[in-house]
Amino acid sequence: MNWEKELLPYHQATDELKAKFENIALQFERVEKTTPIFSVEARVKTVPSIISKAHRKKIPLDRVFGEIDDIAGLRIICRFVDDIHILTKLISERDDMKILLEKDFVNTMKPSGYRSYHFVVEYGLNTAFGKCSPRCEIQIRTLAMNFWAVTEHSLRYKYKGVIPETIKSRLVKAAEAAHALDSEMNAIRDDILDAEKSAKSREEMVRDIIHNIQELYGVSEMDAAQEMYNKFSTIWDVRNEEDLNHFYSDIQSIAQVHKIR
Ligand code: 0O2
Repeated sequence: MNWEKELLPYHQATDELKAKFENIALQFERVEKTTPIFSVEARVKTVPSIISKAHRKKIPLDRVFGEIDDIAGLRIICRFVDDIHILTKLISERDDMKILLEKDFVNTMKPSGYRSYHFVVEYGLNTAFGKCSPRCEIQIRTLAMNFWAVTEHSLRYKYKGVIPETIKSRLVKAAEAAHALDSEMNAIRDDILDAEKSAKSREEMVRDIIHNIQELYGVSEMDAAQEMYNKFSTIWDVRNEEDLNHFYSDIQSIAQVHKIR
């Protein structure tokens, strides 16, 4: 079997899907100033890992591409559990990928303690050698779920798949703690997002103010620029939100008079 050629569509699928979800993140960020996608990771299983999974599941090598769902894998990390729901809805409404399988380990934790939302999708491609539709597993999980899963995964390697019972039960307890953290963060989600949005708009305001002061210097309004700079320094030192808002609208008006921007 020419593994390299067989795996090409899986590489293309993960590259394209990663780019698509990163764009979705960017679009959310631009319009809503926040995004349900914290990060996107993509990988194609290595040949030894495909062979070992085939061996474990008793799949003949000539059937691996038809029977192993996660040769191409995408992992979308979110901050809040509600973000997972936003993304599952978004994925189910898309017409560029066909959902073949959906597993909700977010609401129904695996006995190991594992939590994540899985989709297996079929993704249509045009490659250098024609059209094809490889399957890709999309895992969606929070940062807390990911921390748990990555840690547990490395323990599986350390113990060669046989984790001692005491560690297993500690992992289940750790999963419950991660779940409690996710629930609490989700409950205060709106407050956290509001605080982040206002911190961001403050940052934008300060950037605009500095730009306008620089432009005033640029149009040779030295006295006005110096006066604005002094006022801004005082407000900045005192850190009063209301004063900053007033100063922002003042400097916008002055910028308009001098036809800045
Ligand atoms: P890797 O090395 O991450 O790629 P199953 O039929 O249930 O035995 P299957 O068909 O692989 O397993 O489906 P499932 O259960 O949906 O698992 C798919 C992937 O989810 C796994 O791929 C893991 O990445 C992840 N996963 C599932 N259960 C666990 C778990 O208990 N702990 C951790 N850390 N990850 C899990 P692979 O190929 O098993 O592993």
